[in-house]
Amino acid sequence: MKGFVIYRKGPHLGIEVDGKVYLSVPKSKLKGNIFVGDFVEGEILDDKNFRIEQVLERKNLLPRPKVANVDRVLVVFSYKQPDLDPLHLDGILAVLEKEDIEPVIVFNKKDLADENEREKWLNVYREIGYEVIESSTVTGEGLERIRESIKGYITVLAGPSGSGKTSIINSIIPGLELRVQEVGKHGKGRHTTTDIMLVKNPDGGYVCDTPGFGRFEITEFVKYDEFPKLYREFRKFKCAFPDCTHTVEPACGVIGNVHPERYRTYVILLNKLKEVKVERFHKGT
Ligand SMILES: Nc1nc2c(ncn2[C@@H]2O[C@H](COP(=O)(O)OP(=O)(O)OP(=O)(O)O)[C@@H](O)[C@H]2O)c(=O)[nH]1
Ligand SMILES: [Mg+2]
Ligand SMILES: [Zn+2]
Repeated sequence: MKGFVIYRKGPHLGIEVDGKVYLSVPKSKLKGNIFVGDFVEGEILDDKNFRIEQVLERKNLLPRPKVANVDRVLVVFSYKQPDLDPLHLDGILAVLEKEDIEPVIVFNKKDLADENEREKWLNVYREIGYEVIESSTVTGEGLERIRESIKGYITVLAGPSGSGKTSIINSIIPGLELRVQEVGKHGKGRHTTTDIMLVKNPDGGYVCDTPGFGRFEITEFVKYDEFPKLYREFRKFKCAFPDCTHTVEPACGVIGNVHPERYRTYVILLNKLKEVKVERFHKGT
């Protein structure tokens, strides 16, 4: 019998079979290798319980939140409250590039945005070729486009705390009413739970809302040597050296040819990763 893992709550997994959800506590040898979004093979034991026998091959695994078989990631950032942080955004985009998961960038809280700033960020990311949707859960703008872009897919909403992820899901799926943060309470270190749940989208597919990461460290997910290939628009340019880091090398095609905002975050993130590499080298790990 084939099942689909739709939630994790502590040691418990929720397995959906034919629209009904069963409980499963996987055996220890399977435990660390089953994630929400996985398809599993197993048996219905009784009215409430399912025994997992094996995990079927997954097409990808989003590293945080740990969700398997993800079709879409909506990377939700607000223009204001909190301010758009391009370093955080570009870090997430690089991780998705590595995992080969196509993002849709959502710039939320358009109602609070400053016109010049809006244009600037829109241009930066649209020019690269990313799909960018502007939205506001206050005016309703952009919500229809978001609804269209997630239907039928397993979609994860990621992004900083307070950007409006839960508000967007609540506006798109009426009656769901996931809990929204009170204004002013969002911020760093509030992320308390590793529980993950996929919510059925009435338009088809599933949506996963997770609390934003106060701190997202690129160093957890990416290595220094792979990073120069993870800014997708940089790959259009030819460099003299195939392993060019686009910093000090002669005849680098990237330097001076990409958007200065993107180049700025690139250098900061690259340096962070370099520190970790040097540290590891000294520790011999
Ligand atoms: N002005 C304005 N406020 C919004 C908008 N969307 C959400 N908010 C408010 O922003 C605050 C945070 O919204 P949430 O939906 O809880 O944000 P979140 O991304 O789910 O935050 P975490 O769960 O902490 O990661 C709430 O007070 C919302 O009412 C918007 O488009 N415009
Ligand atoms: Mg939320
Ligand atoms: Zn280069």
